[in-house]
Amino acid sequence: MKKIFLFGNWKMNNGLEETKIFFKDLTAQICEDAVICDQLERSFLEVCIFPPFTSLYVGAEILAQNVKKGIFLGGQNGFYEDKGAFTGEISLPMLKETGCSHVLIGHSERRHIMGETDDLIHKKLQAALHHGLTPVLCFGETLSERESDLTFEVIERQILKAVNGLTKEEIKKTIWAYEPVWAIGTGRTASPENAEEACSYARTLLCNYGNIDIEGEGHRDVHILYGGSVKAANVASLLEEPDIDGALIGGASITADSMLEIIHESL
Ligand code: G2H
Repeated sequence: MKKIFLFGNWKMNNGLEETKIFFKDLTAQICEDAVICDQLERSFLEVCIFPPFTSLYVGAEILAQNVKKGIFLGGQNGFYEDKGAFTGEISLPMLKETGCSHVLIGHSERRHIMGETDDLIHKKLQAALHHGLTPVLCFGETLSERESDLTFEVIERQILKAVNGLTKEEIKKTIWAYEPVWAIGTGRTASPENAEEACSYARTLLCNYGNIDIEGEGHRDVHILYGGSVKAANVASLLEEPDIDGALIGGASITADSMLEIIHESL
């Protein structure tokens, strides 16, 4: 049985009041659901929510009061320096003291709207590992790259730049997320076959780099998620694929009801 990861990236949505409602509803409904509780308790399921920075603390407080295990909080971004003159940035230690255990790195909106480079993303990944946060490293091709048959080339470049110098254990500690840019927020999900093909390719790259036996059980410790218009109606078919260990969910994660529906469909 593979462990399933369901991660909700709120992006720039949900202020303080919406965050309080979300975490109260989510924790209350999960506490009443024996199946979900059991999966979380036994670490067969991991849920992580990535609110905007200003909503992290209130989310952490509600989680601390209500949930025992398996539901985590993450930052949507974090800088590689611990402190200093970096206006507008937030450090990884700051994320940790606000209750985060995870951090998104290299999301396509950071790459393409904010201009983050492979080099910057690599530095952030190293720093996150150094600080003991679980990095969620995003990679994926744009529509024009896919249409030019560059999908695998782009995946290879982004992964090899990110993974450079990481140990086997660090590759396993990082969670990898394939997010084809053309499927993000567009309602256009990659087919399970397209997503599987890319995730399988990524797994091979990561196992080869880390000297992890792809035929053996060890490759199951490399965790790869799919992201891009995931919702309750398509999550189960994506998770059936052997190389997809979970989902990074954007638009469908911002209300507790929708997130719970996705959790139910995944089990
Ligand atoms: C991809 C995804 C979550 P959405 O960005 O990271 O967003 O599910 O809205 O496509």
